[in-house]
Amino acid sequence: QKIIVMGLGYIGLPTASMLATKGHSVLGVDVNKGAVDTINSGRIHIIEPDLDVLVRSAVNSGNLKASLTPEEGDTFIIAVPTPFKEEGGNPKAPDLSYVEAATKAITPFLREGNLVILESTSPVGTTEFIEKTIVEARPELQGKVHAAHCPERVLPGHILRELVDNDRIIGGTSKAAVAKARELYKTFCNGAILETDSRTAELSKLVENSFRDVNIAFANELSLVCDHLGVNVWETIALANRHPRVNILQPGPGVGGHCIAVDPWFIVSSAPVQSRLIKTAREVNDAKPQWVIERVKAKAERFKSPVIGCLGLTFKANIDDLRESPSLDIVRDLIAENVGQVLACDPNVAADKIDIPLHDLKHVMKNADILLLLVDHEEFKAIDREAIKDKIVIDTRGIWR
Ligand code: SAJ
Repeated sequence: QKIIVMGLGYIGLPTASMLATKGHSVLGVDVNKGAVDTINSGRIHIIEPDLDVLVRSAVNSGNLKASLTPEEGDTFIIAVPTPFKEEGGNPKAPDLSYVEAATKAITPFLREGNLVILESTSPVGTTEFIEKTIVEARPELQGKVHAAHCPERVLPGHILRELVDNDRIIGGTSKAAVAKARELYKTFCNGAILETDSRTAELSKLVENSFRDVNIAFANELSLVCDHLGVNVWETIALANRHPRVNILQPGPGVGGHCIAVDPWFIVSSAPVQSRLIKTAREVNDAKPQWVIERVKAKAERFKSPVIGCLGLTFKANIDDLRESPSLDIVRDLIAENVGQVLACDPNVAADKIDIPLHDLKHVMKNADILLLLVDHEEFKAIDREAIKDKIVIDTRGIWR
């Protein structure tokens, strides 16, 4: 098969490379020329374990090429961002402009029998919207081009393993679409392939991430309750989790990433009256960074010119991804509010990827009065307990519980 993958980010690039190593001829398309050139030279522009090896072998095999523009093919996979619109207020509205742009970009190249797969997490009805957009521009393709939603479910940091092992939902706008998509995913997916319609597939994906968000909100709420009562939250959760039917997640500085902090809004914006719990969970998680900031301010007041070491900027451990990162928001706020001298440190973030000065861990450990642990990167877990014993520690992840 000839496959066109629209979007070469955290989902599109691993998927395109995987398909290429399974013998498909793959053209990856991205609007970012830097990314296209990097991939064509066999290298990668994002950090994800083992992805460099996969991309190199895909490019070397001749089966993966990157380009700024699509061309004709058999299957088109859309893997572009679906953020929400910041200015929308509550409930936040999904921004489908990238999906629409990708759809319009491929429309001139579509032929009878083609399959268009949407992998981007999207509000209910988006796959139907893609089909409608295509047919409006090319009425002769009515009923002749198939569309399906196959939501990506991979966990950043473990993308390659999960791409192969996870079960996969395929939701088609027709039986033919489902059958075609199944054939394709079978070539690299070891998990079960679960068939449904496109709207159910769209909602299932949103529900998965909302489930996680609600559960993290529960843990974050507990951290506030415990603080108020003077009880250790980590110990409380560990003990409660010894019940055979209780499995509480871990509190943190807030919920980040481009998925869990975003997707629940797609449910809330499409069913606002019915989704009170989902909305409240979002609000609980979004309020957590401010709570952390207030705690830092309270501790900083004890010093004349406090030096605040901030450990971690990414949205979670052992990745380089800064999208919607609560840690980054907290650090930016501490700087903007002049709470003290902020020494930010993140071994996974390159200095040129961020507009705040980064310091190495040694320097931070030597100079900080207050240590604010924001991300449980391995480098921070390895810090010797002796080194923190004379510091004021605010540990949002419980690594020094
Ligand atoms: N977090 C906590 N406490 C926890 C678990 C997570 O505070 O106990 C925080 C993390 O620090 C991070 C955020 O939640 O800021 C989200 O992290 P995550 O590891 O839960 O999820 P993501 O965003 O990396 O990936 C999720 C996954 N979805 C689910 O686990 C249901 C992944 O499978 C999806 O493919 C991905 O979203 C996506 O792309 O939608």
